[in-house]
Amino acid sequence: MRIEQIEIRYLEIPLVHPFETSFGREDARHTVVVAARSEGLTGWGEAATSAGPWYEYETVETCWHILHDFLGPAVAGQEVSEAEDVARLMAPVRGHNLAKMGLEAAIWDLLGQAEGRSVSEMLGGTRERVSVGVSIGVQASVPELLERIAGFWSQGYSRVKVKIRPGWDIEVLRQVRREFSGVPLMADANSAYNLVDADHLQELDAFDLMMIEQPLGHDDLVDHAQLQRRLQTPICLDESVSSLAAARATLALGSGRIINIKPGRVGGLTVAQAIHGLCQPQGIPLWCGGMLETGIGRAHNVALASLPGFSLPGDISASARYFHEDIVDPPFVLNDDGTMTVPAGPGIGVSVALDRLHAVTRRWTVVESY
Ligand code: OSB
Ligand code: MG
Repeated sequence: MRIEQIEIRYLEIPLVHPFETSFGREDARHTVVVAARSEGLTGWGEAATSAGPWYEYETVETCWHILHDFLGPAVAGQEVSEAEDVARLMAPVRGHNLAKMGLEAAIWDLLGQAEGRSVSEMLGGTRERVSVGVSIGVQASVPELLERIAGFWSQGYSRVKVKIRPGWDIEVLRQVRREFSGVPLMADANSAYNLVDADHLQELDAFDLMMIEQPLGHDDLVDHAQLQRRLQTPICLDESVSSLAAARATLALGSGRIINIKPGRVGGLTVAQAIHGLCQPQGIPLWCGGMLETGIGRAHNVALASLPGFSLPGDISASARYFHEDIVDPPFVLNDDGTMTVPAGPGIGVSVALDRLHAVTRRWTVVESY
């Protein structure tokens, strides 16, 4: 297929509930959606940016710039027969993984629609339903956190993740465990600690956590390896695994025992698939992370999570957990068994509601092929 046009949209969508982590608080999503057009079809992808360069260095503006001035022109007008072609065309751009994911994902959807195959099937997915959990931000008080956990747990999520940071960690988790002794529980620090905090972090071993996610620096594999040797609780890396090479280094150094794969963080579904291919034969447990995506990014995450190596529940929650109204139809819902159904239709298997997309678009632009 010849990619005829690439459209870039900056969306702002209010969150149902603010999301607070060790790096800040978001009241609304500021995200970038990419459309790729060819032969009368439109494929959709999302570059799941945040309001500022806290989790990732990328922002709406850097994604806009890189997509409009580099990635878009590299791909527009080109013949593409598989998603790997797009990954190759984008390879000369160093970094900017969220932007790459937005464009690559749009072309996975486009190719899937043209071939009548779902993105899950194209990736090698084997599950019809994927196990999902919920990620709960820092709250104003412990009773509020307990109330939120109770609400999500009663909805049937398969596990609960709580954000932690210095001052909101040991005592908070102690109270969570007192109230919810049997809940599969984990904690995500988003790089809020240093190796000098190792004694403090050892106290987390008392709470039977499934894992502690990214306790140390976003690029510090050596310190994570040292910390892992001092903890019983498995370390799961998120921020640190920004590429296939970083995943290999993680395994070689023993920097963690579990990996959270986010296709945006690693620069696309092709790299995500390669990291899965590295980890699965070695028995490294994997799960699919999230970045508060709209239904577009969520659809790609659900497709990825259907691969056989994703053995743990992902940060993939129902549309209603994030937004009053999602921009896809049907929205994503939680099944009674704590899973989400992988759409089986062509491409991402959900349709973009253009009226709602337009209502949340702050601006848009196109890159045409000549
Ligand atoms: O660290 O996993 C993270 C959201 C934005 C950026 C980073 C993270 C998160 C989440 C939310 O934890 C996961 C989700 O529900 O999408
Ligand atoms: Mg994380």
